[in-house]
Amino acid sequence: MSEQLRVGMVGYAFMGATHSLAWRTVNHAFDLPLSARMTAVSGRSPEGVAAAAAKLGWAEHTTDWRTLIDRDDIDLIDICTPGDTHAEIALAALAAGKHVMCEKPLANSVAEAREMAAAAAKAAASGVRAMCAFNYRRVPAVALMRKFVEDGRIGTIRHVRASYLQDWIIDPEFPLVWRLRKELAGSGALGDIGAHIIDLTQFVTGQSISSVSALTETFVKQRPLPGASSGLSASADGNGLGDVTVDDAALFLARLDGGAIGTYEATRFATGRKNALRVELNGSLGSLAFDFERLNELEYYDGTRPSSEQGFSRILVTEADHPYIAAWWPPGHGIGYEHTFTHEVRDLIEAIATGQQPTPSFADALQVQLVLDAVSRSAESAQWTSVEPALQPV
Ligand code: SOE
Repeated sequence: MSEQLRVGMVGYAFMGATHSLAWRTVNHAFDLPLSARMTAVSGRSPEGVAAAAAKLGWAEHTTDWRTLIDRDDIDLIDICTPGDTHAEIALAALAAGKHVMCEKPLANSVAEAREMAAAAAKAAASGVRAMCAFNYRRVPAVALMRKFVEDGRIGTIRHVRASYLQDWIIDPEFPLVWRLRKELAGSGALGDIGAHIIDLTQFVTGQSISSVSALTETFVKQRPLPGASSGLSASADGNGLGDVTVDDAALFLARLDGGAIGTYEATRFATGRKNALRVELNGSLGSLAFDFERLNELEYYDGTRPSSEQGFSRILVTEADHPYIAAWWPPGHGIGYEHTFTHEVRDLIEAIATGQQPTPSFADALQVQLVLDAVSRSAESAQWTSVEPALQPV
């Protein structure tokens, strides 16, 4: 039995479920120097967290996440909560010398993200590792996209085109859940799904967004209050409705620091689009396109081919020489959304065991937070807005 990496997870909803599957699976799929032990899960509802522990495979459960921080038999805190608690939990865990994995976006504000990135950098000196869970980086086709760019296969990138389209709240009767409340989520489609395409495009291009011009919209201004457990007081108007305080959709133009220009769209009102993430890069020598709905494939246009042979090819990214694939199935069988979470905990375990910095780091996630902030400021001012530098002038 390899040495154990004892995990405590905070939160057990959608991301708690995907992370639990990853912790359960990672040592069966990959040969790693550390073996994940699912020690305890924390959640506010005694009944809910007990049921989640049983269903998701956690040995113990608690309603107080601070007890996880205090335990000597927990090495890593996995944060799967709404964004308003990320900073408090991560700072406490890092101060206690525990590794941290934190769901995206890193925080609900730049100030919090800066504090978290500074704390992670300080803790790294003592071998403590911190990672932000931008899981789409762990799709093999996305890794191939980045490699093609690094190898110059599409030349100088001119256009970055990214969209992330969902439609789960187009019904105005959908209740005012936490993702629709600024005080809990920080922002709406922008921080939830816009953060993914910001991180993913910066990852595959190797360029950072430097300025933006943005537009946001909230189509449905009030929604029915959810059940009593939501913690929401009765709405001021007393008609059982509460104000939506985040964006339903965010669109922005971008300049990237390597010379590319970008168009970005994140919306929860693209009727019929369920989780449609698509990125296309157009370069001087060719183009690449990734579509999450066909996540085992990468489209490639090789502009250097003779004109009689030109056209987009569909690369099936299931051969064993692609990252992670050898752990799963023979060529052609494919992987899914849930595998990306197993891949990211695999890489986190590897980084902890070898003393490397896992990516995306909290510094990488701070850069995303700075772009989110610039988009919000631009939407507010209707002006082109620069992304603040990550390192503030001393
Ligand atoms: C909701 O938009 C959500 O669950 C995001 O929060 C996740 O990050 C994304 O992977 C799926 O959609």
